[in-house]
Amino acid sequence: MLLDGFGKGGHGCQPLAFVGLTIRCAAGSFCPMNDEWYSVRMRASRDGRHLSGAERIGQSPEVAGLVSLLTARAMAHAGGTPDDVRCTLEKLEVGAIASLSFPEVRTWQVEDWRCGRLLAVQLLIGAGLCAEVAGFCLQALANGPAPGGGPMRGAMIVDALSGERLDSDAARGVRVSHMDVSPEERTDVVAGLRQVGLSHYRVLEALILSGKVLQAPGLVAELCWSDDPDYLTGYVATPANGYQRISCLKERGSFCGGRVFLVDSRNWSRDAFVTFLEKTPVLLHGMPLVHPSEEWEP
Ligand code: PML
Repeated sequence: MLLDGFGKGGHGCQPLAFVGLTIRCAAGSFCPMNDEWYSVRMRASRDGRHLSGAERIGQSPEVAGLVSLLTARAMAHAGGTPDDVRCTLEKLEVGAIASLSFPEVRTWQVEDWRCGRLLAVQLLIGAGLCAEVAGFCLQALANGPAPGGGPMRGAMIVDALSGERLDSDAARGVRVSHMDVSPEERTDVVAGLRQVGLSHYRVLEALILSGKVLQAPGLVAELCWSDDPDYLTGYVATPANGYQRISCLKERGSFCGGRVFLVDSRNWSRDAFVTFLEKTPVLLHGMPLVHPSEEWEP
């Protein structure tokens, strides 16, 4: 586990012992020894409205357990009992599973959502956006970017230079899928995050997703906060500065939230971008480097 100062009274990055059974192919793909690999995805809805979704990647002996885990999660969702739960199993081509690392993690403590949004704008400007485009992205998430308002099912794509929306379906957007932490490292990653106070399941899930998004061709920055009315933390992620959590980006009680992917649309292919995010299987390896949280004031 790589930690930066947490619980150690120090400030340097602390490489702790790490033992794993990962075997990597020359091309960098993950090579399982024997078993076949599957993507397991769950989506739950009620009255045709999306309630919850989650996904994992695992080897064949784990698949039944993963289906039962995800089904239990759908049935226990705080939003209510679903009337429709679908689990999809998809066999993955072993050679197609990409191996990625987690982004570095920073947490900024802010006084309220207004300060949080000022910081988000500043971080986006640091990634090369102008203030207008950064402000547009925040406003879009705050207002609900789907047609008629409300959250989208997936993420918006926005041109980082012009602010033009580039997603082809404004209600659906891009739905990032086929990603997980490598199974043999999950326990250590969960324990390491818990040790630094990041035990909420949303943190690991967002880190896995963002770890994939940051590798998408043409990605400049990602902005996110949850549509869960009680979860106020969001983040700005960039390839250069990693995953920067902002303790409050929304008012409690608001159902608006989602994700914006900002891209450099010069020499950019929407097909390649979307196909990577939606279809390419990815496993994240190693431990995230987590910095101690810091206060931020405007
Ligand atoms: C975190 O605390 O780092 C996660 C923030 C984003 C959560 C987004 C979501 O789960 O909807």
